Amino acid sequence: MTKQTLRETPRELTRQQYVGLYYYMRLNRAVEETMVKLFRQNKIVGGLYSSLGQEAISVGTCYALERKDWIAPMIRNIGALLVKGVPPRDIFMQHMAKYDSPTKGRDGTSHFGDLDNLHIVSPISMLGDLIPVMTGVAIGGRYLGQKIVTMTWIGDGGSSTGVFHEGLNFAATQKAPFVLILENNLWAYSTPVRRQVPIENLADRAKAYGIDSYIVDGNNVVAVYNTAREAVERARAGEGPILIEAKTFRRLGHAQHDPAEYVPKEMRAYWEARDPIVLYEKFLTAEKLLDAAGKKEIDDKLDQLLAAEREFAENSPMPPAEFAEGGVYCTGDDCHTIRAKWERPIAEVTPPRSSVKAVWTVPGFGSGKGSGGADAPIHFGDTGVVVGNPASNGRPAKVGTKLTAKNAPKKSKAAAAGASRKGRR
Ligand SMILES: Cc1ncc(C[n+]2csc(CCOP(=O)(O)OP(=O)(O)O)c2C)c(N)n1
Ligand SMILES: [Mg+2]
Repeated sequence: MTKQTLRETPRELTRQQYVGLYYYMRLNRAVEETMVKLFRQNKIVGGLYSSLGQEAISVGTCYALERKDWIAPMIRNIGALLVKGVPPRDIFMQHMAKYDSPTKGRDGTSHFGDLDNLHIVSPISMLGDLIPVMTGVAIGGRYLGQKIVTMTWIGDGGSSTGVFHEGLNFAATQKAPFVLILENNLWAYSTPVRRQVPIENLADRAKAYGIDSYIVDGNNVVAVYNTAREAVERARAGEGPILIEAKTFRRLGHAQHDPAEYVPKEMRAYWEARDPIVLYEKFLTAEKLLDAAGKKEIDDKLDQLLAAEREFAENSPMPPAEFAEGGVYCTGDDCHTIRAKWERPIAEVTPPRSSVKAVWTVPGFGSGKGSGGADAPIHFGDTGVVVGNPASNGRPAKVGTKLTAKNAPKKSKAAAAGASRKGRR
C-alpha cells in the first residue's frame, strides 16, 4: 500500500540531529562544489555527477540507519557516503584517481566501497543490479543474526530495468530487511519521466510485489528522514522490504558534459525555488534551532575541513605507472588471502550445523516444507517430489514419482561412501 503520510506522528528529533541533518546537506553540497572546481581545472579523471537539489534524499535516508547497517550508494549519493563516515578526501582522491584513494587510482567517481568498517557496497554501473545484491546482504545479515537493514538508491530511469522488478520481487518473497529509495528526479538523461512510465507515482509499483511504499517530498529533509526512519524500523522488525519514492528534480545535466538545455525553463525555476538547503535553513531559523552564530560556526567548519581535505587530495601522488598492470585481477595468495570472514564460528555456518535455524527469524518466513517433508528455508508450495533416476540416462523421473523398492537406484560406491561420511557427522 502506498502511504502519503506516516503511520504515527513523526518523532521529535534532538537539536543535535536537526543540526546534523543541516551540516551533512551543507557538506554534501560543499564537497560537490569543490569537485566542480577541480573538474574545471582538469583534475578530475572521468565524468562528474551532481546531486545538487537532491541532498535531502541521500542525507535524510542514510541518517535513519544505524552504524551496523549496509548501504550501496549510486552516483548521486555522495551525501550518503558522508553520513556513513567517508572523509571528503577519499571522495576527492577517488575522483582524481590518486594513489591514496580507496581504489588506489584503479577506479573513478564514487566507485568504491568499504566492506570491513563502514559497510558500504561499491556502486554497480548497471542500473538496478544493486537491488538483488543488497537483498542478498540483508538475507545474509538475518542469517547471521545481525539485525541489519540494507539500503540502496535508484532513479526513475533505473526503475524500469528488468533487474529492478526481479530484485524487488526477490526481496519481497524473502521478506528481506531492505529499504529501496527511488529518487524520482523527473529525468533520465534527456528522457522525461512522463515519456518513460505511464503512471504518476512510481511508488505504485510496490503493489506488484505485495510490499509497502511511501511517497515523500524529496526536498524536505525532515520528511525524508522521518519516512526513512519508519521504513527502516519496519524492515528491521521483519515486515519485509519497503519502497520509498522521493519526488525531486535533477537541477543540473546528467553529468558535467550535459548542459540539459532540453529541460523547460519554468520547470527549472519551479524547483530552484524549492532548494532543500534553503528551505531547511528557513525551518531551522523559524524553530529557533539555528541562529546566525550557529550558521557561521558551520560555515567556518566546512571551509576549514574542505580546504584541508582538498589539499591532502591534491598532494597525493598519481599511482606509479608500473602499478597499472597489478591488482586488476586477483592472482590468489600473492594478491590477498581469499578467505571468508565469519562473524559466527565457522563450524556453525557450514554444514551440517549450517542447517540450524537463523538467529533472527521473521514470522511467516521459512515455514514451508521441503520435498523431504522437513522444514525448508523457502516455501516450495505444492510442487510434488522430484526424484532423479540415474538409470534414466539423466532424464528426471516424473514429478511426483515416489521411490519404491522397484525404482530405487542401487547404491553406488560413491553414494555409499557419502552415506557413511554423513553417518560420521
Ligand atoms: C542497465 C543500464 N542501462 C543504461 C545505463 C546507462 N545510464 C546510466 S545513468 C542513466 C540514466 C539514469 O536515469 P535515472 O535512473 O533516472 O537516474 P538519474 O541520472 O536521474 O539520477 C542511464 C540510461 C546503465 N548504466 N545501466
Ligand atoms: Mg532520474
